[in-house]
Amino acid sequence: MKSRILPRLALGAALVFAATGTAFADRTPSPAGAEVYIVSPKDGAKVKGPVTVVFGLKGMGIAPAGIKFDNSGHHHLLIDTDSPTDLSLPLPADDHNVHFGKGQTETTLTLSPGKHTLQLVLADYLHTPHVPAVISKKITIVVEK
Ligand SMILES: [Cu+2]
Repeated sequence: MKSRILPRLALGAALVFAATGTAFADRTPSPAGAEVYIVSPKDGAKVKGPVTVVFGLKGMGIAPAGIKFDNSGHHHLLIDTDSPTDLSLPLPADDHNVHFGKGQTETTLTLSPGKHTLQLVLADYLHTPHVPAVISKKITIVVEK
């Protein structure tokens, strides 16, 4: 009896391992300690437009979109939106999810007066977040008239 069950368990474990390995094979790993952050403006800052946002990155490098290079990616600025729930997909590209595929490390935004949130996501050459994902804290700023 035991001798018939054990091989099945072993086979099941091997299949799970194989499936997991495949799922992660097409995702780009990030190194331990990698960190993306917004240098300026500071969280809670009251600013006058246009707003220059400076991107910070530790432990990884910048590479333009489409260029596969270890431990690198390009910045994505999320404006007034949450980071996606499914981080295995490429980030959308729209007014709320801005890609900096040329490798830019800052941008200037024209924002309406009032509260806005900003968050950075580093993503790989295919615009997909790394494993584990490298995402900044979400900050809130107030744009004054
Ligand atoms: Cu992108």
